[in-house]
Amino acid sequence: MRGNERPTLLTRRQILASGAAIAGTVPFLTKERAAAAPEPRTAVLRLIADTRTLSVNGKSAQVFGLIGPNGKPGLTLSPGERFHVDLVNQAGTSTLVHWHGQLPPWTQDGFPWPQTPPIPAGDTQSYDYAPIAGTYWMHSHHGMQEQSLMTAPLIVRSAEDMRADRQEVVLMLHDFSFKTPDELLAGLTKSNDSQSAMPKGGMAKAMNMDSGSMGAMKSGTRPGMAMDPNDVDFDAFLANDRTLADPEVVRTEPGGRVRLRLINGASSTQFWIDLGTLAGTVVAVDGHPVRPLRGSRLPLAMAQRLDVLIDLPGNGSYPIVAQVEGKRARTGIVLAAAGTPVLRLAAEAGEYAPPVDLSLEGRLEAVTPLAQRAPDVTHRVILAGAMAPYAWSMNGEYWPNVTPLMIAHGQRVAIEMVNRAMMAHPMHLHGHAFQVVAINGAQFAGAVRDTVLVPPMGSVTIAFDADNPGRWAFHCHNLYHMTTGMMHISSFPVPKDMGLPDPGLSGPRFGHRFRIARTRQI
Ligand SMILES: [Cu+2]
Repeated sequence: MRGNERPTLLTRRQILASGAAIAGTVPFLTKERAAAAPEPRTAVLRLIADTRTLSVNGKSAQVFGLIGPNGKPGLTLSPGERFHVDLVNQAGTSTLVHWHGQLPPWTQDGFPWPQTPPIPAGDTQSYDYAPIAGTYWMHSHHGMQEQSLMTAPLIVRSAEDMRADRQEVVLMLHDFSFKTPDELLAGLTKSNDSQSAMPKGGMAKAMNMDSGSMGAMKSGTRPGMAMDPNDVDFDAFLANDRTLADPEVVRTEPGGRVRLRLINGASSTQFWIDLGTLAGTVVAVDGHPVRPLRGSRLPLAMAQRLDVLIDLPGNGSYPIVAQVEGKRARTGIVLAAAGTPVLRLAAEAGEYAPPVDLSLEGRLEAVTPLAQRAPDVTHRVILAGAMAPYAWSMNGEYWPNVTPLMIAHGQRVAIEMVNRAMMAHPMHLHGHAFQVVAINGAQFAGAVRDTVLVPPMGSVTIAFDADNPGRWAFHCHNLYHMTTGMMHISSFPVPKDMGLPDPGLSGPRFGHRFRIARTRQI
């Protein structure tokens, strides 16, 4: 939405002219082409997809990682710097990384379309686009690698960030299990086989059962609580890869001024951010500036980000805590002035956290909202599913057997998402930032962002101007919901001369419900 380069789809002629057309594959920018491009040159940043060992609760665990040029997770770009990156795959298995919330051309979005297949082990792929400033993140969109922590921050600084002279603190959240994602998924879907023959009425009954008694039976849930919003029982919750028993301690200046960049990179967990005695000012959501809003307890749905300005009142020690919704479990980091004893917190809060909700969303206002305009097209999308059998759908369809939501260049597009399920769905659209324009039918001019929570039995309407041609994934960011069907497509008409299937994408190349391409488990 801000001065971004938006190349159109390559035509077959252009692909052939690039000398890189291979078996219907749209080429990424090769190093040769990038070198010839008439763009202002910036250094190529190396990002390495790799494996690494974490220590969690005193046990070691092998996970994936995305390591930048400074040896730390992820990338930080300077104001005006292009996203000019060589992604080096040293993960020992094929991978593909999505630049969550960034708006590159669709062939650089890091989604495994047939035309943009995963990067084989040992290969390097180059990316080159104009990024938008703000707090973003990156994660594998291949198999279930994201669950194994193939995730990292992607911070694009603005000129204003540099002028503000605030200490930047990135806090990335994860959920962690010693079980593999496949084992966790099998635990969720194990009832599917026995119940797949169930008639439709029986399925509805199973859903009602889940929303009450079955959910409450899970461990760690308050007795008598209506439902457990968590599908999975994790072994740990991580803040910058560490638990609250051994938190990261960020040393601050006396009376320090901090810009806290919060990222929920968890696969299936939502948090309440608790600033404790500190008062924060929310200034951006999902990288996009909002009118400043004060707060110290802030909901953060899966895949969302929050930028919070904090002026530390003194030389104290200030935990920044993230508590899991529906649980007492929490994680976090500590801000502490040099020489100050570090305040330690118990890993469990005294109270159970309520489900994450839209209490903040409904008060947010974009600094740069969409222009006033009626939608040219409105798509209504029904979100449905249940814990037993464990399967989640959009408009009754399960990925990859879906009918794309067609949009056209220049259209104002509205999408009304209606949740008919008892679980919340953090919905993410690739390729366009959208504005939240209605909650439960009540219209307002909300935040511009890329991921919004649709609460149980609630509805949220988003709007955007279709200006980034291509084929874009639109899905729930609870990765177990996504894996069992809750993914869809918003697509521009694809030019016939590209030789692509248009617009349907169903077929064996996309894997099959419950049988998404598995990656090597680590
Ligand atoms: Cu979902």
